[in-house]
Amino acid sequence: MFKKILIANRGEIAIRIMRACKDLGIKTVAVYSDADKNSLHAQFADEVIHIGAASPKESYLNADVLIRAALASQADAIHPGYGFLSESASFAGTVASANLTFIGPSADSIRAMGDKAESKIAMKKAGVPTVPGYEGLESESNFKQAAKEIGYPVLIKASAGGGGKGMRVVADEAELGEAIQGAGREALNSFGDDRLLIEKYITDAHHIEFQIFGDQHGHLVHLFERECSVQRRHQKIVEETPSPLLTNELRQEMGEAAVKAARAVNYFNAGTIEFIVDPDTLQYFFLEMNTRLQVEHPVTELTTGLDLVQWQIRVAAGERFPYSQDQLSQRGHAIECRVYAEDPANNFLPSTGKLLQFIEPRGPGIRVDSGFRAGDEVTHFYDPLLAKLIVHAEDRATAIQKMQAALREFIVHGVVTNIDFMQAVLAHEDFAQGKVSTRWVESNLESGSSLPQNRQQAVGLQSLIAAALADLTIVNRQSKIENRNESDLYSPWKIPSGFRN
Ligand code: MV4
Repeated sequence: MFKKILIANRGEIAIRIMRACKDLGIKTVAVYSDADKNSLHAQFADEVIHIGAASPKESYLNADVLIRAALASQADAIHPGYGFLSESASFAGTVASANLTFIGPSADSIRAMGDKAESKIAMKKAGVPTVPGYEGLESESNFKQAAKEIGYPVLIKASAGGGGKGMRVVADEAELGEAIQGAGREALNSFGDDRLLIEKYITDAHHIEFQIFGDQHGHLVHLFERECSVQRRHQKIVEETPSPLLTNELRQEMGEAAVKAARAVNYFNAGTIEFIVDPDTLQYFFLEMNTRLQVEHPVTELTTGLDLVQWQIRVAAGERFPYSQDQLSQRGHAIECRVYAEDPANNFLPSTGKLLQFIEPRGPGIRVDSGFRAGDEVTHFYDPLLAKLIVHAEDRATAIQKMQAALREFIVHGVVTNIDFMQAVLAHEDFAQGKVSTRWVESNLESGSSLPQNRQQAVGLQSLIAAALADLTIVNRQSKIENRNESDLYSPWKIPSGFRN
């Protein structure tokens, strides 16, 4: 087993990974940029190394600096978290060349799933359902012919793309030429590669992904699904498991397809197979594979009882994953809400500033993964995710209610958050019925008028003043805990001249 791991990331996920390391008795090395000098993730580590300026290119995306930091600290392995270099095949390769272990899949697996067109071809060959369509078309007339065959609406996607970049929905033949031009241009700008593919557009689909997990001895299982349809502009807001759309039969069938997909690229470590599901026909199609730990992994952890990050580390060290598919099951229902520092009333623009107050909910069945505490600064350099609030309960209705209570208990002052917006989602009849597709937020909650007005307007002036004063004094009263990683400093067993001597 590794003795020391460098975490090439920041914020809540860096802390999440360090917790797993500590549980396994592994030392942790955090890296930090200029903007993260006083961050919680840096304080949480056994050792810290400064890696550069605030801009990600100069720090968390700088492969050379990260590898030098790992070697200097004598770490055995690097955990990339999500985002940043987590899906860079070249980084995974460079880590291995430096005689360090990349805690993730092989560079070959990352590469094989990195290209939409190539991965789609590989999936078809493996017998995994993909959306009807074509790759490798060149001329506009070929696209026209293909669209006619598939039937409108069609979707043009960038082969090199992901996450919705270079995508165009085309309703009829009149729009096709311009969509091809536009998507091609965008793909060239974003990925330096203007290859496009064409597919049948599945309207009002659900986005359902399967967690898969494999070891380096060829054992692969799925850990059930996550329903991720509540999102806007490709940013997920609420995730849950089980999906209200799936029957047990469909769950099992899709799980088997997910394992087949992962097996086709000799996958090991944690990974996610994304599907879109047509809610009318319940047909499902492979979209892409994410070759990393995902933001929403906690809902899977709470319902399966597995610590995915610990298992990532253990299989990277060569251990076997000990559970067969039959031994795995889900208990209850889990929901995650992503608390963002952003303003729903102002086109969801990121909101920056000092966290004057930051009180996380707690209690049975409540988990908060966050990278902030009161007094911290939320800057524009990084993703505005403040915290992930995850609840676990016996059934979906109870979990929704628990989430609503927990969101009410979550107090954030100093920046604007999407907490009230998420309350509007959870309180909606469509959500209660599990009838939410990927277009739902945009068509039901985007108009600012349907949003609940800021709750503070209903609060009396006196309470406001009292809250503001309390906030200010609380922040100033915070002591700096420099010795967080020491075991109990005040233990009587440690006092040299104490009663023990
Ligand atoms: C689709 C689709 C409908 N039909 N493909 C969006 C990002 C990329 N992962 C693929 N995406 C989609 N592909 C076909 N043939 C709808 C989406 C889509 C989507 C998928 C997952 C999560 C959110 C989404 C939001 C809008 C569109």
